[in-house]
Amino acid sequence: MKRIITGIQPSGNITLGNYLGAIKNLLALQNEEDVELLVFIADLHAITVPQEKLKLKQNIKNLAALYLACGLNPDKAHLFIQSEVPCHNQLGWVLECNSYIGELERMTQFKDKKAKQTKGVSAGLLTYPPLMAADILLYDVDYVPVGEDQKQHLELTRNLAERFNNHYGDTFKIPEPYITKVGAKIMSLTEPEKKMSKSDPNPKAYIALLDDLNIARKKIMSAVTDSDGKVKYDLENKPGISNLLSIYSALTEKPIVEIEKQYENSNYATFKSDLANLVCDLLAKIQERYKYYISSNDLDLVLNSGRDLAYHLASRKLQKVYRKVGLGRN
Ligand code: ATP
Ligand code: LTN
Repeated sequence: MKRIITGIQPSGNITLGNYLGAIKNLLALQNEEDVELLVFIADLHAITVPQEKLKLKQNIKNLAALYLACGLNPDKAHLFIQSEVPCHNQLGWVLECNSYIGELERMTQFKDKKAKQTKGVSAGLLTYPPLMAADILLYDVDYVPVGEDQKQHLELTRNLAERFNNHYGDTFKIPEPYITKVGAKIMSLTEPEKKMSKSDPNPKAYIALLDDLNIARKKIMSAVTDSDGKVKYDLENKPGISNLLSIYSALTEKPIVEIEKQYENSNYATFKSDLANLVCDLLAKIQERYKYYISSNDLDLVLNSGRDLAYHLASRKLQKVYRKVGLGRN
């Protein structure tokens, strides 16, 4: 049995990038035999940058309902909320004490977010990766499906696990990344050099899974392209069109060369309009199921059972860690 874990932050509207880069992979994984999936909402990670209380609460619930709406099957995947399993913070602290400031300062996401932050930069933004390492190492997981952007954090997780094992004796399983190729990184629709991000202040930069369909269509139609007019994949010179091709390919599972051929004699408007149809079909399906879950008691039942199972697993590992480090009396 292979155990797989993944987390997603409730830090905004879940985007098509999150869906194609993370959620879709999970859906494929849950149907594989001999796979146990743990999926959690990383609300502790979300507060590394300022959050509004009511909005955060709403985002957490929306995200849980969205996972189910996207097709996550609670019989196959355990869905829980990070802050409801306090072992995450507890192991996070121990790992923080085994991390070096220098290695945390080198994390690309820290540097990016720090640069974007206009007011104070929280210490949590810096110590975010050891908390992420705790999320993973508590559960002896085999694989972590992450987008390109999280590879560095996973590498740090592996380093921290090895460092801890060397120092205190074998404790943690070393996790492997699980990265898919096409659609692994979806870029912003307005600035295609940047990744599509749900916390982007400009809503035109992303397609949210809960976007009104007309708005989603408009966002695709007005996505930044170039003046060359050819539907061709060229990351360097045509990042906008290349990104739209990646989205098209991820949605249809057609290779990019095939799509280029299909649109050889078409203009951008035709290509974009077809892409908008594909995106809207997906969004419509998800939104219908979302409406059911967000107002159903099923959501709480799923989250309760996920939390209980996660706590059961995590508390055992935490006890072992405390014992090895010499904390407390036992
Ligand atoms: P934030 O803007 O709050 O940093 P985000 O949209 O970047 O959020 P995360 O919560 O950091 O999303 O990531 C959730 C999952 O979605 C991760 O597995 C991440 O790798 C993946 N992901 C995020 N953005 C993209 C993207 N643009 N393309 C592909 N995958 C993505
Ligand atoms: N850092 C991740 C979210 C995250 C995560 C994790 C992903 C927190 N803990 C553990 C996988 C495993 C992000 O921002 N995408």
